[in-house]
Amino acid sequence: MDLVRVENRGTGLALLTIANPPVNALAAPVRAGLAEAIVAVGRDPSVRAIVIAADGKAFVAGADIGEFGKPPVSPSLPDLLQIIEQSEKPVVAAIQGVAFGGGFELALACHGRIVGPDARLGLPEIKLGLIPGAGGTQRLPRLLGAAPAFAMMLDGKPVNAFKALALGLVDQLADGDLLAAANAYALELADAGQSPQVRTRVGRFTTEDRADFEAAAAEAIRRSPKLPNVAALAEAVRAAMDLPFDEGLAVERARFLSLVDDPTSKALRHVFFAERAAGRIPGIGKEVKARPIAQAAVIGAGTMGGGIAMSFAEAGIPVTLIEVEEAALQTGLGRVRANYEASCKRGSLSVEDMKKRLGLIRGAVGLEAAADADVIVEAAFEEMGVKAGIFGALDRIAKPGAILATNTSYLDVNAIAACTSRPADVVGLHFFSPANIMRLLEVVRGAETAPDVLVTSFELGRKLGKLPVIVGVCHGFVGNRILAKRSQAAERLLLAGALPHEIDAAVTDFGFRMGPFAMADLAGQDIGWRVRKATGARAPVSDALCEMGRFGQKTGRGFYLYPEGARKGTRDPETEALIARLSEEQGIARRSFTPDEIIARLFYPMVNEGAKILEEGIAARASDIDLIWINGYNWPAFTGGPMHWADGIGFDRIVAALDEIATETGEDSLRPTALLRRLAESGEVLANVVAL
Ligand code: 3H9
Repeated sequence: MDLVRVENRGTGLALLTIANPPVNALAAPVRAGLAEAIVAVGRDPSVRAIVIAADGKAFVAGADIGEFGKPPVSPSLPDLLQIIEQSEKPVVAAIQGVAFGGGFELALACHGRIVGPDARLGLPEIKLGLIPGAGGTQRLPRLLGAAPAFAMMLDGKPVNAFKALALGLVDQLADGDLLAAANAYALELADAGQSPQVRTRVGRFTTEDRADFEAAAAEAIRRSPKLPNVAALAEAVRAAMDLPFDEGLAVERARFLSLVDDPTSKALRHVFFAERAAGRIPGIGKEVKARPIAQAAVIGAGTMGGGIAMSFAEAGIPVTLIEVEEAALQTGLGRVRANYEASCKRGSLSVEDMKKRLGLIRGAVGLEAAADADVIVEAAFEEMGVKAGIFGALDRIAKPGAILATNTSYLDVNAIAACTSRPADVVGLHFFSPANIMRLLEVVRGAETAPDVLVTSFELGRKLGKLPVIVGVCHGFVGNRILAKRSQAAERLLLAGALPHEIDAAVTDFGFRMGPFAMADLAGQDIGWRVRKATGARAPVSDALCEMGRFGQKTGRGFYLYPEGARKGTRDPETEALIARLSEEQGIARRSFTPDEIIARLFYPMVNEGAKILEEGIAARASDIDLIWINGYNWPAFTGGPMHWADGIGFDRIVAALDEIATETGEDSLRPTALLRRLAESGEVLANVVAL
């Protein structure tokens, strides 16, 4: 099938239609097809003007991301856009849906742009660790000014058709027939006889614009020292101001090509494809359809339950928030209202939207209020007895076909399902706190969860604006199970000789926003302490601090000191002396660790646990684990997540280090799992390990 159709409309107009489903990415055959077509219609004396349109919902989603890192196939996108821009006959883009990345750059190289009302235009390359590489950094500043263009490319967010028109990015917004409007405009340009390039190559940059750009660029580089594409973007935009067009293009191209090979972009491209792969649920085909969800109920109006109810309301789904008694319900509803009011005050929510959302959240006392719900999310106290009581009651109350979900973080979803006569309808929906903000949703597949319940849960998660990832049943599922390994490793490092601030610094330097100890102090150490006491687990340093009433920020002291309500902790000699004493008691000779050693000792045990999770089939693919840690635990996306990061290190190194730590500490649980040993021997990577 031709990926580019060429039609001579017989009115002096040639229509080139891109047909490369699902999103018309500019893969090599599309580029070749367009280049040939432009040359051919350029030679055709019956053609005076050209329109480029596309089939389907999207205009063009950009370059084909899958081609990056592979040997180049000509024509390159910049070469194609050069051909388009230099066409003697005006070329007009007719844009419906998304014109992203190279798709928008293609439109920018055309001499006219007409959009439909559903159009969205943007240059999201920054999110892939890249910069626009087909003229975007040169053409957009010429249209918008350097500072606004830099801002748009830096956040990578698209603008809608109306905004695009207001900004002068497009010539017309066609309310009716998009193609007819584009055809008419193309012929109009041909009749005007103006040199088409006038519109793309000339730019005027004021002193004020330049100053604004320089200030924004300096700030952006300061904030993202680990992302080479931010500095590259600034350089390319500066070139747009300072250099002739072709030289600016050359600067952009050179930066783009070096970024394609940079590990940060490889990692972010991995994340892009990981997010798409997460939607493929093992063993479940497209024929499985979701159940309709028109009404939800959330049980428990605590911080978690309230946040989950807010997520439903934000997605426009009416939700009943249920408590056991009126006072707790009112407190919960009050918290929800206060959260929305705070958003209004900050300006991130309009009063009208707040009212709309509050109107979708109804409070009720007693589980009977869940009778009409299509999905019921239990967010009650984390105790098996409590959950068993609730699911037993829901079994009587919920309507047939309702999905019964638990928001448990650790408990056995199969045991919860067994409290009902309909275990196929039971699933785990593990939201992360704050539930209305955090993107991750672990969808826990029980042994008997029905395929359509999983599909519904997955689609519901997406509707709630979350990133759902399917996981299996085990203590802590994927995220918290791996977190436990990091916490143990952090304690082990403290006793071996590292200090909290050294470990936190190594972790923030790696790219996390916070280190494990600053995080524990922020969240409150008493939570983990309570769980450990219930399960018989030990964390010598944290336990000792908790016994001294040092829970973290809320008590002014934890791993660090927080004098007078300070939010950033300072080193505390008392904590450090306590750690030294505990090392001594355990007969450990303290030594110092380099940041690299700290990272290896903290993260290799996590990688090992991830591999065990894969061996057990708790996660379907290594990239699912990456998504969980990036979206739920702040693992820096530019390293691709723990498993992708480990792939880059090599398993011979990781296996040797784990063996060494296991021998040194005498902890056999740290020995590399069979999968890691196999990878170390074969030189293979986790990226190729799927659903063992
Ligand atoms: C670029 O353009 C560089 C240039 O500046 C310079 C070049 C020299 N390539 O997301 P969905 C696939 S960089 C390849 O589930 P939606 C996607 O993998 C690019 N494949 O649908 C999936 O495949 P599968 C800048 C792509 O409706 C399928 O299409 N552009 C591409 O939720 C459906 O995708 C971007 O960064 C692509 N460019 O969302 C835009 N795009 O079914 C990236 C999609 O096998 N794309 N696929 O899993 C998006 O933002 C969303 O995909 C889009 C559709 C909004 C378009």
